[in-house]
Amino acid sequence: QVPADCHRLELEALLDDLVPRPATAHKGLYGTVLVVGGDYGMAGAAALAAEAALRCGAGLVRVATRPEHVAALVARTPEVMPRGVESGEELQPLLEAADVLVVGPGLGQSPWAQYLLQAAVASGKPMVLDADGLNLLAAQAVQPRPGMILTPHPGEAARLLGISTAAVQADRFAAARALQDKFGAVVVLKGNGSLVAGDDALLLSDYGNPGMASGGMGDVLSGVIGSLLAQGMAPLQSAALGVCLHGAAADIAAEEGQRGLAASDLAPVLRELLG
Ligand code: NPW
Ligand code: AMP
Ligand code: MG
Repeated sequence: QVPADCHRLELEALLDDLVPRPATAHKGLYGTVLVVGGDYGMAGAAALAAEAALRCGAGLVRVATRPEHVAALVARTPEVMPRGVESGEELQPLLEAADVLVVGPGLGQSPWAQYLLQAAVASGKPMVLDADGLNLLAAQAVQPRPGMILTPHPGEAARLLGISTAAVQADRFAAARALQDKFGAVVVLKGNGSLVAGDDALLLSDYGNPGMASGGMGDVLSGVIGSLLAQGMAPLQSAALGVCLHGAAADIAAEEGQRGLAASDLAPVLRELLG
């Protein structure tokens, strides 16, 4: 049962808010996104977030990751600028050069991950916190601060609230509100019927399909939202448009089949939808 104060999102209406690019546009107008993530075994998560940020129109996209992953990232997407970092200090210049941070895709929870996350939070920059960034927040390795957008799936939401995944799914509206309340952030509770919760808003997206139940889909979403934020959209609008775009892109890509839908199939469709 959808609560009376929950508003159903429509992609077309949200796309109308996008400002066309002037003839004189240059990349400096569209923000620099820094993706922080990609521990050993999960370089692809950071690559997917970065590629999504690029395909949604960010001016520049950088990645801070394990040094061993830099060559692979350049080979896949030369437009993205990856740097190997070993510590929070090495991350500092990248944080300073960024307008928006996307922290967590494939980050892991090692000491390396914790140093990077702590430096990112301390920078004060607007931030999308996803995946292991959320797990570290749940473990209190960092404190929440203003300017965060949290994008948990039901398992991550359960860790953040200290309840079971089943309890989150039993009342997703209450869980989204509870997360918003506890962390004071814009919250995206992902899954079938993704919810976006802000200060006075509860929004529902009907976009998306079961083909999205495959690794990397959430990593793409974090890059989409970070990209919109970097282009000057407000946090709640970035989350709302990001969720709808991501789901709608997956619906179009799934016309060729839901089974076997891959997260990287979304990037070209995102670009078409944004026009
Ligand atoms: P259960 O079992 O029901 O309690 P994890 P992860 C739940 C990176 N990746 N409905 C469910 O819990 C990420 O970025 C890298 C209900 C499930 O077992 C992270 O850094 C990839 N429950 C890291 O891996 C591709 C749901 O959550 C548990 C649910 C770990 O992230 C893959 C799994 O969540 C991945 O993105 C739903 N709709 N959705 C790469 N190519 O590099 C989730 N759950 O334990 O947080 O693990 O999401 O795989
Ligand atoms: P993650 O678990 O972080 O990889 O995120 C999965 C992404 O796929 C989220 O954006 C979910 O909303 C979406 N997703 C996964 N399964 C479904 C489903 N059955 N219906 C709609 N969206 C889904
Ligand atoms: Mg995820």
